[in-house]
Amino acid sequence: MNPVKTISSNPFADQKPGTSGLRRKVSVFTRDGYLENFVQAIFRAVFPETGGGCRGKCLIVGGDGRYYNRQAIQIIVRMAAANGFGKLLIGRGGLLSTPAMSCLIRKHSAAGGVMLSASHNPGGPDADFGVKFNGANGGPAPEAVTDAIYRETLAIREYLTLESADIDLDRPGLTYLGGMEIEMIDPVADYAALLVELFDFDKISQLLANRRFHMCFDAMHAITGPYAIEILERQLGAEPGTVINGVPDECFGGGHPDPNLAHARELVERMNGDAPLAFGAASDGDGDRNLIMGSGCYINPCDSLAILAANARLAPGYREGLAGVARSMPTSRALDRVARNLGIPCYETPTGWKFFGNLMDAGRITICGEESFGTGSNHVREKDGLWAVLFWLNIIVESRKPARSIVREHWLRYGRDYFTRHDYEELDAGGAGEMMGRLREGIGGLAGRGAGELQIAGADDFAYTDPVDGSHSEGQGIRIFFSDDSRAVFRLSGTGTANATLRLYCEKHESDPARMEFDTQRMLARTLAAAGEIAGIAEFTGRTAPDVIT
Ligand code: VG1
Ligand code: CO
Repeated sequence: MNPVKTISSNPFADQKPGTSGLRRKVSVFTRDGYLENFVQAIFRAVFPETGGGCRGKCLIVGGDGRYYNRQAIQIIVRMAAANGFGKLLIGRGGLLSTPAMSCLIRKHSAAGGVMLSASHNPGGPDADFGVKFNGANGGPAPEAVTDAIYRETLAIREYLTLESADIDLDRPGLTYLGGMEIEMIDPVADYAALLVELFDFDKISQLLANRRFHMCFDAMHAITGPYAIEILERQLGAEPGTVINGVPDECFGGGHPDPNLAHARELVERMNGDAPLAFGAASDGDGDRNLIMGSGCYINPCDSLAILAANARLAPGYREGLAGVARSMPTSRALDRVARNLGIPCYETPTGWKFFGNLMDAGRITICGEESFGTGSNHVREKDGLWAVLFWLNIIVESRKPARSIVREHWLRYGRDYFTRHDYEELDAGGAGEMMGRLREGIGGLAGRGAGELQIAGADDFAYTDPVDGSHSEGQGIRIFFSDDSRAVFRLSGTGTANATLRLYCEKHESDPARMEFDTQRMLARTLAAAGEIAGIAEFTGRTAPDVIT
């Protein structure tokens, strides 16, 4: 029986996917028909009738375990069966990390996957939920697909579902619904097996067996708990308790599962505690981000990306070298210096992992990353938190140096790219939009003007043409280049669920070894002040200071 639910005319005009899928408050997602409307729109856009529809195809489903994960999966299971999918693979307990989702799609040659997560946004009845679709290559749907999904959300008039009891998400093995086979699979096994191929597990276990090398991994009550316990503690032999906050919680223990110095407080305390640790790391809600810390040092994600690229050959999976690298536009140019040195291309893409997919599929890049604590490679088509942690451990063990020395030596060789991001959250959307609008309008007249203590050398609104399929994206962030070679970038977040978030990114290269250990905010003070003055941040937002500095 396939009941067809008819939707009154266009009830949900707001289902436009952002930087990473559709994110809304739980109270919005639980409105009658809201999730169903979006899921049916995905099915119609990605599996059109002209291509045989959903019939017989295999789909992966899972989520980061946040509030509403289980209920949402039951809804999607019924809809998948009613739409004619042949097979569903679901992470046991409804759990999957984003990189594991990507790994499973590729390994099982699935037609795609529906991932339930709002990533680093908090979870709970009053917090956020999200849905994103990954295609057959394992990567986030590119803009052409998310645009098509959005068009379907506006045109849709009905969705297909079944009437049936809930399936048991915790029992491994096979069940059937309608003509569809459902398999509950181990969420960790395939992913862990993939990491074994890339990194030297024997050597990393020797490092972790050395009782002078203590490390901590903070799963932040989110999805990476089961993955980190299996891989770090069980397979690599790290002492029990290395993974903290390792049980996924619907509300992430009431915190933001966002691995940065502001939110990964417990990790930071342990790193600075009485018995200092050699290495620390954390991951976000859905396991695709990473924070890396050495003893007495926080490693900026832009530096981390550049250092992984520079030392990639130390890990078995990258021994042959890199085809190329890529970074999102706001990410510092530290990576570009490494690419130049290696003689490989470095691509600059708009913010969001979906822009890396074509480059990886075409074999143009091996490693890529973003300033927002995201790093990854072509082993999957998502950023991957635990991958970055193992990569760092592999480099530490092969180079026989602590993380801090690896960073220092990198700076001495390439110079240091000071980088910071200032976030102004929950702004009035009107004021923030007006500020960006004015900046855009005035962009042509900025070059040559003075701003604070600096001169403006040039400015533009970042646009990107994909070198593989020629697709074009505009309005991806305003870049201002200053005469001291520093840079400021403005863009509005596409992942928030409440009002607007302004992100201001600043960076400046420093090659004088005597100035390499200075305070980041002080080193960037002139650029930050000039940027604030040009945009009129205080005037348009009413704020005199950012909410979060990373
Ligand atoms: C943010 C980050 C971006 C990242 C995106 C998804 O987007 O800036 O780099 O790709 O989150 O990450 P925005 O539009 O809010 O700046 V995740 O880990 O939340 O899927
Ligand atoms: Co994430």
